[in-house]
Amino acid sequence: MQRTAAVVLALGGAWTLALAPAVAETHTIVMENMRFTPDTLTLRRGDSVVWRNDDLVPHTASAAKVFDSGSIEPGKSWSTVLRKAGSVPYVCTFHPGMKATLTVE
Ligand SMILES: [Cu+2]
Repeated sequence: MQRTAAVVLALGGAWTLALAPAVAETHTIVMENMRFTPDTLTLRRGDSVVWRNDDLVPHTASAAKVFDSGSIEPGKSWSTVLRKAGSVPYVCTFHPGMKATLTVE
C-alpha cells in the first residue's frame, strides 16, 4: 500500500500506475531466540531479503534449490534477491526446528 500511494503521488494519477515499474524493496528478517522473525513474509519478485543474525550462535537460511546462505555468524547478515514467484519454505540447517516461509508474488 505504501508503494502504491507513493507512485500515485509521484505521478499524479491512477492511470499511470499500471505503467509504472514496481520499485524493488528490501525486507529484513531477524534471527533471534532460535526463530526467524517474521516467520512468514510476502514480497514481490525482484525484492531483496536480508537475514540478520542477532543470536549468539550461527544460523543459516536455506531453501532447497532456491537459496542457501551458508553459515551466518552472530552479528552478521546475508541477503538474496527473490526472482521467481511462489511459496518458498526455508529452514536453518543447524536447527531444523527453525522454519519460515517466503511468499513471492
Ligand atoms: Cu539456526
